[in-house]
Amino acid sequence: MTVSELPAHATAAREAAPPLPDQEPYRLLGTRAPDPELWPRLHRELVRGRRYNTQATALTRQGRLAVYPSSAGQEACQVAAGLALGPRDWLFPSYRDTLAAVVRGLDPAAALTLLRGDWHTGYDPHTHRVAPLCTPLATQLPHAVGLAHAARLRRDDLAVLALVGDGGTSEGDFHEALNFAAVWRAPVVFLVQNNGYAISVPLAKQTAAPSIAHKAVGYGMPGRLVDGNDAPAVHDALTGALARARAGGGPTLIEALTYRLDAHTNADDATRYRTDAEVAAWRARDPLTLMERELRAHGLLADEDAAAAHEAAERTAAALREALSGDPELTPGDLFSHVFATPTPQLDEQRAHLDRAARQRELS
Ligand SMILES: Cc1ncc(C[n+]2csc(CCOP(=O)(O)OP(=O)(O)O)c2C)c(N)n1
Ligand SMILES: [Mg+2]
Repeated sequence: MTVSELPAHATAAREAAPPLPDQEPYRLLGTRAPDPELWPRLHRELVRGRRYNTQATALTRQGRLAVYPSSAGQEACQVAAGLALGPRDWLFPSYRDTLAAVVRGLDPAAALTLLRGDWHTGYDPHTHRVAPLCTPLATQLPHAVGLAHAARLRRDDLAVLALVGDGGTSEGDFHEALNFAAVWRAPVVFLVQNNGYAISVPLAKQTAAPSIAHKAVGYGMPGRLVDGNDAPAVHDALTGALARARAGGGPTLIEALTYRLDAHTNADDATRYRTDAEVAAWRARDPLTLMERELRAHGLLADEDAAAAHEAAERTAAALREALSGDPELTPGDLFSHVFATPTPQLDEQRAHLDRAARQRELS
Protein backbone atom coordinates (compact mmCIF):
# COMPACT_ATOMS: atom_id res chain seq x y z
CA MET A 1 0.00 0.00 0.00
CA THR A 2 1.26 3.49 -0.80
CA VAL A 3 0.56 6.67 1.15
CA SER A 4 -1.85 7.88 -1.54
CA GLU A 5 -3.98 4.75 -1.04
CA LEU A 6 -4.50 5.41 2.68
CA PRO A 7 -7.79 7.03 3.71
CA ALA A 8 -7.48 10.83 3.98
CA HIS A 9 -8.12 10.92 7.74
CA ALA A 10 -5.17 8.57 8.36
CA THR A 11 -2.55 10.61 6.49
CA ALA A 12 -0.74 13.80 7.36
CA ALA A 13 -1.49 16.89 5.25
CA ARG A 14 1.71 16.46 3.18
CA GLU A 15 0.70 18.56 0.20
CA ALA A 16 0.18 21.62 2.43
CA ALA A 17 3.75 21.56 3.80
CA PRO A 18 4.75 25.10 4.87
CA PRO A 19 8.00 26.48 3.39
CA LEU A 20 11.24 26.36 5.35
CA PRO A 21 12.02 29.62 7.16
CA ASP A 22 14.52 32.06 5.64
CA GLN A 23 18.12 31.64 6.82
CA GLU A 24 18.55 35.40 7.19
CA PRO A 25 16.50 37.08 9.91
CA TYR A 26 13.79 39.47 8.77
CA ARG A 27 14.84 43.11 9.19
CA LEU A 28 13.14 46.44 8.60
CA LEU A 29 15.61 48.94 10.12
CA GLY A 30 17.77 50.23 7.29
CA THR A 31 15.74 48.46 4.63
CA ARG A 32 12.65 50.65 4.24
CA ALA A 33 11.24 54.09 4.96
CA PRO A 34 10.10 54.45 8.59
CA ASP A 35 6.45 54.54 9.55
CA PRO A 36 6.24 58.11 10.97
CA GLU A 37 3.64 57.15 13.62
CA LEU A 38 4.56 53.64 14.69
CA TRP A 39 8.35 53.83 14.74
CA PRO A 40 8.61 56.86 17.08
CA ARG A 41 6.05 55.15 19.33
CA LEU A 42 8.18 52.01 19.40
CA HIS A 43 11.14 54.21 20.33
CA ARG A 44 9.29 55.86 23.24
CA GLU A 45 8.28 52.46 24.59
CA LEU A 46 11.84 51.14 24.20
CA VAL A 47 13.17 54.05 26.26
CA ARG A 48 10.51 53.51 28.93
CA GLY A 49 11.13 49.74 28.80
CA ARG A 50 14.87 50.10 29.40
CA ARG A 51 14.20 52.39 32.34
CA TYR A 52 11.68 49.92 33.73
CA ASN A 53 14.33 47.20 33.55
CA THR A 54 17.03 49.24 35.27
CA GLN A 55 14.60 50.42 37.96
CA ALA A 56 13.29 46.93 38.71
CA THR A 57 16.85 45.59 38.94
CA ALA A 58 17.74 48.43 41.34
CA LEU A 59 14.72 47.49 43.49
CA THR A 60 16.11 43.95 43.90
CA ARG A 61 19.32 45.46 45.33
CA GLN A 62 17.27 47.47 47.79
CA GLY A 63 15.39 44.37 48.93
CA ARG A 64 12.10 45.67 47.50
CA LEU A 65 11.83 42.91 44.89
CA ALA A 66 12.75 39.28 45.58
CA VAL A 67 13.94 38.60 42.05
CA TYR A 68 13.86 40.27 38.64
CA PRO A 69 14.57 38.49 35.36
CA SER A 70 15.55 41.55 33.35
CA SER A 71 14.63 41.90 29.69
CA ALA A 72 17.32 44.54 29.08
CA GLY A 73 18.50 43.92 25.51
CA GLN A 74 15.25 42.18 24.63
CA GLU A 75 13.05 45.30 24.76
CA ALA A 76 12.37 45.24 21.01
CA CYS A 77 10.60 41.88 21.43
CA GLN A 78 8.81 43.00 24.58
CA VAL A 79 7.58 46.30 23.16
CA ALA A 80 6.59 44.78 19.82
CA ALA A 81 4.64 42.02 21.60
CA GLY A 82 2.79 44.52 23.79
CA LEU A 83 1.88 46.81 20.88
CA ALA A 84 1.08 44.22 18.19
CA LEU A 85 -1.86 42.77 20.13
CA GLY A 86 -5.38 43.94 19.40
CA PRO A 87 -7.62 44.97 22.34
CA ARG A 88 -9.43 41.61 22.38
CA ASP A 89 -6.31 39.45 21.97
CA TRP A 90 -4.62 37.63 24.85
CA LEU A 91 -0.98 37.60 25.99
CA PHE A 92 0.58 34.55 27.71
CA PRO A 93 3.91 35.68 29.20
CA SER A 94 6.78 33.91 30.95
CA TYR A 95 8.67 35.29 33.97
CA ARG A 96 10.90 37.40 31.67
CA ASP A 97 8.00 39.15 30.00
CA THR A 98 6.83 41.66 32.63
CA LEU A 99 7.62 44.50 30.25
CA ALA A 100 5.42 43.09 27.46
CA ALA A 101 2.57 42.99 29.98
CA VAL A 102 3.25 46.60 31.01
CA VAL A 103 3.35 47.78 27.39
CA ARG A 104 0.03 45.96 26.95
CA GLY A 105 -1.39 48.23 29.67
CA LEU A 106 -0.83 46.45 32.97
CA ASP A 107 0.07 48.63 35.95
CA PRO A 108 3.90 48.59 36.20
CA ALA A 109 3.88 47.81 39.94
CA ALA A 110 1.07 45.23 39.77
CA ALA A 111 3.05 43.37 37.09
CA LEU A 112 5.82 42.81 39.68
CA THR A 113 3.62 41.38 42.46
CA LEU A 114 4.77 37.80 41.92
CA LEU A 115 8.44 38.80 41.70
CA ARG A 116 8.05 40.79 44.90
CA GLY A 117 7.46 37.54 46.71
CA ASP A 118 3.81 38.34 47.28
CA TRP A 119 1.41 35.55 46.50
CA HIS A 120 -0.74 35.05 43.43
CA THR A 121 -0.43 36.99 40.20
CA GLY A 122 -1.25 40.39 41.63
CA TYR A 123 -3.61 41.40 38.82
CA ASP A 124 -6.83 40.20 37.29
CA PRO A 125 -5.82 38.44 34.03
CA HIS A 126 -9.13 39.42 32.42
CA THR A 127 -8.69 43.19 32.76
CA HIS A 128 -5.94 43.50 30.16
CA ARG A 129 -6.17 39.96 28.83
CA VAL A 130 -2.75 39.09 30.22
CA ALA A 131 -2.44 35.56 31.66
CA PRO A 132 -0.33 35.07 34.81
CA LEU A 133 3.46 35.27 34.35
CA CYS A 134 4.58 31.61 34.25
CA THR A 135 7.79 30.51 35.97
CA PRO A 136 7.54 26.75 35.22
CA LEU A 137 9.03 26.73 31.73
CA ALA A 138 6.63 26.51 28.75
CA THR A 139 3.54 25.79 30.86
CA GLN A 140 1.98 28.96 29.44
CA LEU A 141 2.00 27.43 25.94
CA PRO A 142 -0.69 24.72 26.35
CA HIS A 143 -2.75 27.29 28.29
CA ALA A 144 -2.47 29.69 25.36
CA VAL A 145 -3.50 27.00 22.88
CA GLY A 146 -6.45 26.04 25.07
CA LEU A 147 -7.74 29.62 25.19
CA ALA A 148 -7.19 30.05 21.44
CA HIS A 149 -8.97 26.79 20.66
CA ALA A 150 -11.91 27.70 22.92
CA ALA A 151 -12.19 31.10 21.19
CA ARG A 152 -12.31 29.41 17.80
CA LEU A 153 -15.03 27.00 18.94
CA ARG A 154 -17.06 30.04 20.05
CA ARG A 155 -16.39 31.78 16.72
CA ASP A 156 -14.71 34.59 18.63
CA ASP A 157 -12.11 36.02 16.24
CA LEU A 158 -9.43 36.94 18.76
CA ALA A 159 -5.79 35.82 18.60
CA VAL A 160 -3.39 34.70 21.32
CA LEU A 161 0.30 35.51 21.62
CA ALA A 162 2.42 33.12 23.69
CA LEU A 163 5.98 34.02 24.68
CA VAL A 164 8.71 31.52 25.49
CA GLY A 165 12.51 31.40 25.70
CA ASP A 166 14.91 29.25 23.66
CA GLY A 167 15.39 26.87 26.61
CA GLY A 168 11.64 26.49 26.99
CA THR A 169 11.49 24.91 23.50
CA SER A 170 13.09 21.76 24.96
CA GLU A 171 10.11 21.20 27.24
CA GLY A 172 7.42 18.65 26.42
CA ASP A 173 4.82 21.38 26.80
CA PHE A 174 6.32 23.18 23.79
CA HIS A 175 5.81 20.09 21.63
CA GLU A 176 2.29 19.42 22.88
CA ALA A 177 1.24 23.04 22.45
CA LEU A 178 2.58 23.42 18.91
CA ASN A 179 1.27 20.05 17.82
CA PHE A 180 -2.29 20.68 18.92
CA ALA A 181 -2.25 24.32 17.85
CA ALA A 182 -1.57 23.12 14.30
CA VAL A 183 -4.00 20.16 14.41
CA TRP A 184 -6.79 22.45 15.65
CA ARG A 185 -5.70 25.46 13.55
CA ALA A 186 -5.83 27.42 16.78
CA PRO A 187 -5.44 31.22 16.46
CA VAL A 188 -2.15 31.41 18.35
CA VAL A 189 1.27 32.89 17.64
CA PHE A 190 4.34 31.54 19.45
CA LEU A 191 7.17 34.05 19.86
CA VAL A 192 10.44 32.44 20.93
CA GLN A 193 12.88 35.00 22.25
CA ASN A 194 16.11 33.23 21.48
CA ASN A 195 18.62 35.02 23.69
CA GLY A 196 21.16 32.23 23.23
CA TYR A 197 21.05 30.86 26.76
CA ALA A 198 18.90 28.97 29.23
CA ILE A 199 20.56 30.42 32.33
CA SER A 200 24.13 29.22 31.56
CA VAL A 201 23.28 26.57 28.93
CA PRO A 202 23.95 27.78 25.37
CA LEU A 203 21.48 26.94 22.61
CA ALA A 204 23.93 24.57 20.88
CA LYS A 205 23.52 22.21 23.86
CA GLN A 206 19.77 22.54 23.64
CA THR A 207 18.99 21.62 20.03
CA ALA A 208 20.62 20.35 16.82
CA ALA A 209 17.91 21.92 14.64
CA PRO A 210 19.13 24.45 12.01
CA SER A 211 17.04 27.05 13.84
CA ILE A 212 14.14 27.05 16.28
CA ALA A 213 11.96 28.49 13.49
CA HIS A 214 12.61 25.28 11.47
CA LYS A 215 10.73 23.28 14.10
CA ALA A 216 7.47 24.87 12.91
CA VAL A 217 7.55 22.95 9.64
CA GLY A 218 7.40 19.58 11.38
CA TYR A 219 4.20 20.64 13.12
CA GLY A 220 2.63 21.91 9.89
CA MET A 221 2.79 25.65 10.58
CA PRO A 222 4.91 28.46 9.13
CA GLY A 223 8.10 29.39 10.95
CA ARG A 224 9.80 32.79 10.67
CA LEU A 225 13.18 34.04 11.75
CA VAL A 226 13.35 37.72 12.72
CA ASP A 227 15.98 40.07 14.06
CA GLY A 228 14.82 40.33 17.66
CA ASN A 229 16.63 43.67 18.18
CA ASP A 230 14.78 45.30 15.27
CA ALA A 231 11.56 46.52 16.92
CA PRO A 232 9.70 47.36 13.66
CA ALA A 233 10.59 43.94 12.20
CA VAL A 234 9.34 42.03 15.25
CA HIS A 235 6.20 44.20 15.35
CA ASP A 236 5.53 43.62 11.65
CA ALA A 237 6.08 39.85 11.86
CA LEU A 238 3.79 39.59 14.90
CA THR A 239 1.09 41.81 13.40
CA GLY A 240 1.00 39.68 10.25
CA ALA A 241 0.91 36.39 12.15
CA LEU A 242 -1.80 37.63 14.56
CA ALA A 243 -3.95 38.84 11.65
CA ARG A 244 -3.53 35.49 9.94
CA ALA A 245 -4.53 33.69 13.15
CA ARG A 246 -7.64 35.88 13.62
CA ALA A 247 -8.68 35.20 10.02
CA GLY A 248 -8.61 31.42 10.62
CA GLY A 249 -5.20 30.80 9.01
CA GLY A 250 -3.86 28.90 12.02
CA PRO A 251 -0.75 29.21 14.19
CA THR A 252 2.73 30.61 13.43
CA LEU A 253 6.07 30.13 15.17
CA ILE A 254 8.35 33.18 15.19
CA GLU A 255 11.94 32.97 16.41
CA ALA A 256 13.44 36.32 17.36
CA LEU A 257 17.24 36.43 17.62
CA THR A 258 18.14 38.61 20.57
CA TYR A 259 20.32 38.77 23.69
CA ARG A 260 19.85 39.53 27.35
CA LEU A 261 22.41 42.15 28.31
CA ASP A 262 21.93 41.50 32.03
CA ALA A 263 22.46 38.25 33.91
CA HIS A 264 19.66 35.64 33.97
CA THR A 265 18.35 37.27 37.17
CA ASN A 266 19.88 39.30 39.98
CA ALA A 267 20.82 35.90 41.51
CA ASP A 268 23.04 34.90 38.55
CA ASP A 269 26.68 35.69 37.71
CA ALA A 270 26.78 35.73 33.89
CA THR A 271 30.57 36.26 33.79
CA ARG A 272 30.93 32.57 34.62
CA TYR A 273 29.61 31.42 31.25
CA ARG A 274 30.00 34.26 28.72
CA THR A 275 32.79 36.57 27.68
CA ASP A 276 32.94 40.35 27.89
CA ALA A 277 33.62 40.41 24.12
CA GLU A 278 30.36 38.57 23.43
CA VAL A 279 28.38 41.02 25.56
CA ALA A 280 30.13 43.99 23.93
CA ALA A 281 29.24 42.71 20.45
CA TRP A 282 25.57 42.59 21.42
CA ARG A 283 25.74 45.97 23.16
CA ALA A 284 26.74 47.37 19.78
CA ARG A 285 23.40 46.01 18.51
CA ASP A 286 21.36 47.43 21.40
CA PRO A 287 17.74 47.66 20.20
CA LEU A 288 17.44 51.22 21.56
CA THR A 289 20.54 52.46 19.76
CA LEU A 290 19.46 50.84 16.49
CA MET A 291 16.03 52.48 16.68
CA GLU A 292 17.32 55.88 17.74
CA ARG A 293 19.96 55.97 15.01
CA GLU A 294 17.39 55.11 12.35
CA LEU A 295 14.87 57.72 13.49
CA ARG A 296 17.51 60.45 13.66
CA ALA A 297 18.78 59.53 10.19
CA HIS A 298 15.26 60.10 8.85
CA GLY A 299 14.65 63.31 10.80
CA LEU A 300 12.01 61.62 12.97
CA LEU A 301 13.69 62.16 16.34
CA ALA A 302 14.63 65.65 17.48
CA ASP A 303 16.53 66.25 20.73
CA GLU A 304 13.26 67.46 22.34
CA ASP A 305 11.54 64.17 21.39
CA ALA A 306 14.35 62.14 22.93
CA ALA A 307 14.25 64.29 26.09
CA ALA A 308 10.45 63.88 26.34
CA ALA A 309 10.79 60.08 26.00
CA HIS A 310 13.37 60.02 28.81
CA GLU A 311 11.20 62.25 31.04
CA ALA A 312 8.21 59.93 30.55
CA ALA A 313 10.45 56.96 31.40
CA GLU A 314 11.61 58.72 34.59
CA ARG A 315 7.98 59.26 35.63
CA THR A 316 7.32 55.50 35.24
CA ALA A 317 10.45 54.70 37.30
CA ALA A 318 9.48 57.18 40.04
CA ALA A 319 5.95 55.73 40.26
CA LEU A 320 7.44 52.24 40.53
CA ARG A 321 9.79 53.28 43.35
CA GLU A 322 6.90 54.91 45.17
CA ALA A 323 4.59 51.89 44.76
CA LEU A 324 7.22 49.48 46.04
CA SER A 325 8.64 51.65 48.80
CA GLY A 326 6.52 50.12 51.57
CA ASP A 327 6.25 46.54 52.72
CA PRO A 328 3.32 44.62 51.22
CA GLU A 329 0.32 44.17 53.51
CA LEU A 330 -0.14 40.42 53.65
CA THR A 331 -3.14 38.55 54.97
CA PRO A 332 -2.09 34.92 55.51
CA GLY A 333 -5.58 33.65 54.63
CA ASP A 334 -5.14 35.03 51.10
CA LEU A 335 -2.96 32.02 50.46
CA PHE A 336 -6.16 30.03 50.01
CA SER A 337 -8.01 32.55 47.87
CA HIS A 338 -8.20 32.39 44.07
CA VAL A 339 -6.97 28.77 43.92
CA PHE A 340 -10.26 26.96 43.34
CA ALA A 341 -13.66 28.49 42.48
CA THR A 342 -15.07 26.09 45.11
CA PRO A 343 -12.45 25.31 47.77
CA THR A 344 -11.80 21.67 48.63
CA PRO A 345 -12.68 20.45 52.18
CA GLN A 346 -8.93 20.04 52.83
CA LEU A 347 -8.26 23.68 51.94
CA ASP A 348 -11.16 24.83 54.14
CA GLU A 349 -9.69 22.79 57.01
CA GLN A 350 -6.22 24.28 56.47
CA ARG A 351 -7.63 27.81 56.32
CA ALA A 352 -9.51 27.24 59.62
CA HIS A 353 -6.29 25.88 61.18
CA LEU A 354 -4.37 28.98 60.08
CA ASP A 355 -7.12 31.29 61.42
CA ARG A 356 -7.00 29.51 64.81
CA ALA A 357 -3.21 29.82 64.95
CA ALA A 358 -3.42 33.54 64.09
CA ARG A 359 -6.02 34.15 66.83
CA GLN A 360 -3.89 32.29 69.39
CA ARG A 361 -0.89 34.43 68.46
CA GLU A 362 -2.99 37.56 69.00
CA LEU A 363 -4.12 36.31 72.47
CA SER A 364 -0.65 35.32 73.66
C1 LIG B 1 10.00 23.21 34.21
C2 LIG B 1 11.16 24.05 34.68
N1 LIG B 1 12.40 23.53 34.71
C3 LIG B 1 13.44 24.28 35.11
C4 LIG B 1 13.25 25.58 35.53
C5 LIG B 1 14.43 26.41 36.02
N2 LIG B 1 14.72 27.46 35.04
C6 LIG B 1 14.28 28.72 35.25
S1 LIG B 1 14.69 29.73 33.99
C7 LIG B 1 15.49 28.51 33.17
C8 LIG B 1 16.13 28.78 31.83
C9 LIG B 1 15.15 29.12 30.78
O1 LIG B 1 15.78 29.60 29.63
P1 LIG B 1 14.99 30.17 28.40
O2 LIG B 1 13.76 29.36 28.14
O3 LIG B 1 15.95 30.31 27.29
O4 LIG B 1 14.46 31.58 28.89
P2 LIG B 1 15.30 32.88 29.33
O5 LIG B 1 15.49 32.78 30.82
O6 LIG B 1 16.57 32.87 28.57
O7 LIG B 1 14.40 34.02 28.98
C10 LIG B 1 15.44 27.32 33.88
C11 LIG B 1 16.05 26.05 33.45
C12 LIG B 1 11.93 26.09 35.49
N3 LIG B 1 11.64 27.34 35.84
N4 LIG B 1 10.91 25.31 35.04
MG1 LIG C 1 17.05 31.94 26.77
